[in-house]
Amino acid sequence: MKRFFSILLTISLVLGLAGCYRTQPTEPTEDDTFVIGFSQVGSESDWRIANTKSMTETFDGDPDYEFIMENARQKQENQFASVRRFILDGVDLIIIAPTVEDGWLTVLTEIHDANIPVIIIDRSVAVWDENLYLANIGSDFMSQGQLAVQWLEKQTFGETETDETDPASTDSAETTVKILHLQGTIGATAQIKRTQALEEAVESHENWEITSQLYGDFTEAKAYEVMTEYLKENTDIDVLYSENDNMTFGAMRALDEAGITYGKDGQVKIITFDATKEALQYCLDGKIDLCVECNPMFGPQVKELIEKYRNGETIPKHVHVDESAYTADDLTQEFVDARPY
Ligand code: GZL
Repeated sequence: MKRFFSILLTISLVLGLAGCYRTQPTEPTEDDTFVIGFSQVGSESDWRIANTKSMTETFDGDPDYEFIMENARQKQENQFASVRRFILDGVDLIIIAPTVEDGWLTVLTEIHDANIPVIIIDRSVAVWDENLYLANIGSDFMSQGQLAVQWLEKQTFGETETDETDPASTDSAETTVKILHLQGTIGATAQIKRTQALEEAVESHENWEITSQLYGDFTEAKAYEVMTEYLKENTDIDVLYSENDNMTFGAMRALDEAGITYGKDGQVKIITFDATKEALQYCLDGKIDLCVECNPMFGPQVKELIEKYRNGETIPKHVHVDESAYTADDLTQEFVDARPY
């Protein structure tokens, strides 16, 4: 018997290493178990790990569901392979957290032709026919970006230059606000909309300038690498607009190594997205100026949509999760300590 369990343990370890997760042992499911196949982007960020936890914990231990998750390691082709496996397995519903918006028409059509419902979570897919999926639940990324630029407008409103030799003369020309932009995975909805919000704001403020747009792929390592290279040649930046916390952490390390100060009393104001516990702590400590929240904990909302679908109720095509933005003034140590992700 012991050997059986060691084999079972090996199988689950291998499945785990292969990025596959099942909420129940690999045994034939009862007829009435509702089997869900979930293709997750990867494990590139703290946000993603929290989202995976929310999704798996929501279905874990519910005998009515079997939940199979496959990690795509941020590669869309891995998602296509997972989805096609789910179709062959004859799952009852597929959930996709798409890496990028483009390229989904063929595989969504295959799922549709197999008569399997699909829910898109987190980011979106760029298909004209919304009948190809039941619902899209995730953040309003444009509104997140607008929260960030509205905060920056308040910080920079009416800044003017004063001639040191003649303090009384205040030059009416506004100070140029130099913004370094760290972008997430190009083509992901979170990157597209957070970038759009900044670029539109720069368009409407003649004294705002994007000094460079660096590709950080939502990871700490890539952000550290590109920031380190950039800072070798350029150190004249006033704002870092970073499209997720993990890239911000990499950038902070590069700024430290370059001897450039940031945060409340520093040279560089830092704006970051996700508002994970670690970022909020930095914000409370005056190291990050603005944390724009992106809530990953919507597993229960996804399950609610599925239950409504199974009960024959109509479900909304687009569902946004509630989110906010925080500066140090909005935070207490108690709030940060209680942060679930
Ligand atoms: C946002 C999500 C983004 C997060 C990043 O909903 O798609 O992907 O902001 C994550 O942390 O990598």
